[in-house]
Amino acid sequence: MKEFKRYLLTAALPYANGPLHIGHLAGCYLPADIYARYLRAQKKDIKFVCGSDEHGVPITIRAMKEGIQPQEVVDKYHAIIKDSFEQIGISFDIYSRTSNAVHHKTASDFFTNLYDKGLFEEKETEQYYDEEKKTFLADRYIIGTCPVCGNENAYGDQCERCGSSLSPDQLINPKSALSDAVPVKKKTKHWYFPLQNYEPFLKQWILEEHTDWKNNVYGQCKSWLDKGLQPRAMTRDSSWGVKVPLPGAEGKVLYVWFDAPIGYISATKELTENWADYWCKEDTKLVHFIGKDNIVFHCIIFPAMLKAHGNFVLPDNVPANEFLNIEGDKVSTSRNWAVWVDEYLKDFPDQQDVLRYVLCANAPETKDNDFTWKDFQDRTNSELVSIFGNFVNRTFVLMHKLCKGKVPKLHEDILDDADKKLFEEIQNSKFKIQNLLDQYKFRDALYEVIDLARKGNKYMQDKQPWIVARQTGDDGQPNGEAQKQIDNTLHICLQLTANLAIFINPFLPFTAKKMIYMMKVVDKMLDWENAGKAMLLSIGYSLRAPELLFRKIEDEEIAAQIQKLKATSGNVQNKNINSQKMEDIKVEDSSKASPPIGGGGLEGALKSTIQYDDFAKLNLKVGTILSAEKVEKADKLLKLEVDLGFEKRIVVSGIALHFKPEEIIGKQVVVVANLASRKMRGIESNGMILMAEDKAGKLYFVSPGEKIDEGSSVT
Ligand code: B3M
Ligand code: ZN
Repeated sequence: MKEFKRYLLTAALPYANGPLHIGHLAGCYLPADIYARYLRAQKKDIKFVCGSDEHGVPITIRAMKEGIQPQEVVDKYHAIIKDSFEQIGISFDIYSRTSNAVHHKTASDFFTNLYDKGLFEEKETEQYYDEEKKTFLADRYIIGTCPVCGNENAYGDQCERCGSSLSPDQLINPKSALSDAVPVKKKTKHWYFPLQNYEPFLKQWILEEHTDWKNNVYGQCKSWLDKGLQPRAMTRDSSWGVKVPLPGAEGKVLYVWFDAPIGYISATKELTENWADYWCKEDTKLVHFIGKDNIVFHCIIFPAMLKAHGNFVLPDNVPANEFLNIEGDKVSTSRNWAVWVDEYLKDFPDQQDVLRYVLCANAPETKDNDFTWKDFQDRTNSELVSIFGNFVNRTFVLMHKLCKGKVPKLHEDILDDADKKLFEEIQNSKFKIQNLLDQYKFRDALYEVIDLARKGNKYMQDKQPWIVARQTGDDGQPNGEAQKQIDNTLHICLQLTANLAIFINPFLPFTAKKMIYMMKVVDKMLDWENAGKAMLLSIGYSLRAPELLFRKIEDEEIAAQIQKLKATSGNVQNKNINSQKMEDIKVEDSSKASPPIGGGGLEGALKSTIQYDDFAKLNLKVGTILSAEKVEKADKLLKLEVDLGFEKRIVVSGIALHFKPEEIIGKQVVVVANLASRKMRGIESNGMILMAEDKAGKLYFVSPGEKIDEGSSVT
């Protein structure tokens, strides 16, 4: 096997035209993050890069729908997406964006490099044009019937139903996605990249040398290559994007799929001055994490571009996932059939790892999979709570009860087969987990971690130290023999707990953090080289009291989520357009921004009826904002000090994208004053500010009509 000196991981750049949903996470960001964390734990030299894809039709269409400039669209969603990634623990070394100057220069230079080599073919052709909107209709600006499968909503570049790659000319009954108008043909000039010339190279490189790629990836590549490649236009008529760096190319920009993958290079440049080590040295392992709809771009087109340029390494692997459906139905942003990450984080504060767990345990690694809220509940309660959390908790509770809170001795003389077996299991697990992670089989690897915890539970159950403890001496304490047995059992369970922390860390980093806090050890203990060791916690070392790692998910919470999904999908036109899905483009939407406060107050979509008593539980108080400041590394949060008359409070509010801190000082607001406090970004927030949100997603403070005493009740 090839030895690599450094690793460069990329995750597909999400279009900055809507927030992130769990399908995105499951598709590529979570596996990429697990792999990145695993490599870091192995002390590998790695860079993990991503950023927002801010060009192309998805952005310009979004801007047209919202009646704003593309720059405003990308500014808004870039911030929201970045924040969701941070909060859910996706550990990019950089999250950049393609509208920045470094990227424009990098992409432009890349184009010039190929141009100077004489690689592009300049061609004038007739293309579809929307006379009403005065726009050429490339890519997703045009829709029609797929000539292969008859899907009436195929795009000008791809049919999402059968996966065929298309050109606008192939569509039957084409119409403009902007106006529904029947397009006319008009002449225009573009620069074509002769993909067909790279066919022999690609066939050799993929079909011969990369038989190790996942079946779904290899299969798609093979079918592309079998069909034969065609020249592909790498420029578009548009004012939004990276300008084509040639004289006489006014009004032309680079095709988004030309510039976006170069975004990986630009992001690395922005991250480190040693970027060229990662991109140009043969002993770099480059891995692209993507969803299945991006396979052709990452396995065929971008590698051909890299090859043509000549200075860069090619990907070693492209472990693409399939799609995640929700409750049996395809994710659809226009029907709001999605679970939005920002909303999940609000509805389930501090439960990042639970979502990470469910999405990995049920990852669409080999085929499309289904996310259901019931499965979310079942997996959390019966796997995380009952197996993993339960084992760790029992170990800690018993260690405090029966071993004075200290790591007990291991009495070698009485070690029995079950004890030895468990030590062996730890070693075996390391081997298995490592092997699976090396092959990008994250779901199986996670299963092994849980299985090891299951073995721990069984071991504890068989040993029953709480029963052994009943063999007491005259002092009422367990007698010497009994204590020795207890010591061994809990010693082994504690060493297993330490190992579990190492194993779970790439998957559930927040949980691993809690565990090392409980064990009073430093982060370094989580280094992968420590996995499989029998003596991670020193004898006599006193440990902290246990903290529950996971909580049960109640039926009501699940019912509320299902209700929310159904209610909003029934009433809403569109929360936002996120993917380039057909329906996103067609539907006339009254789109709204991600609600930064309470979650989805969409018109007509009422939550279930409550009784007066439920309402009466709220203490709503009038307060005045005394100070406001941005919360570091949280684009959406403001830290407010609010005077409630009877006391001054700190409230953290998700309104930073809507108000400047200095604008809101002195404003009177209504505060939910008896809301349980909650930590956000390490700051304890005591209460919530009520906001009204209009159709366009703009926020307004709810405040009394005139200035009144702080502390006044709102009833
Ligand atoms: N933005 C497409 C997508 O989100 C695109 C990925 C670019 S990766 C270079 O599916
Ligand atoms: Zn089709």
